[in-house]
Amino acid sequence: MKKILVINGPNLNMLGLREPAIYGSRDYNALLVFIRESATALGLEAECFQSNHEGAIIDCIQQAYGVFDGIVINPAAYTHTSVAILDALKAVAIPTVEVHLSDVDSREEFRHRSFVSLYACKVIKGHGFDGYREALEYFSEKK
Ligand code: CA2
Repeated sequence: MKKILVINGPNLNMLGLREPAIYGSRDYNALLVFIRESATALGLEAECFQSNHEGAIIDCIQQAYGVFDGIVINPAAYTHTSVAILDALKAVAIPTVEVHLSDVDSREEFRHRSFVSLYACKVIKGHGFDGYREALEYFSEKK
């Protein structure tokens, strides 16, 4: 069974508490349940990790080396700033799908740039929770 690591970046643990028009009204725990159920339905094993700290996310990516077959990552605000997360993904060379709940391209200019996109094999934006399922589907269909 393929093992997929799902990483969520800063403030995603606050989902549902504010800005429901942008991120929806379901909370982070509902996202975890959604990811686990989607993975099970697709015959994948998913492990979830969330951190508000860039270094912790980098440690998590490094520890995935040789353990996971794929990474699904919503780097949240680090998407737009973190060369270090991009470098960590390149270093472990694990196929990665980048997910954003909102359509970052139709928001502020500073959200249009993504460093992680320079490595990701697929980027899913603006599909809410469904984006995570679509990312998992990518790995279930991938050879
Ligand atoms: O659309 C996405 O998934 C984002 O990655 C979410 C990030 C944002 O910085 C990115 O530009 C796009 C924000 C994560 C969570 O932010 C919250 C803000 C208020 C209440 C709850 C969560």
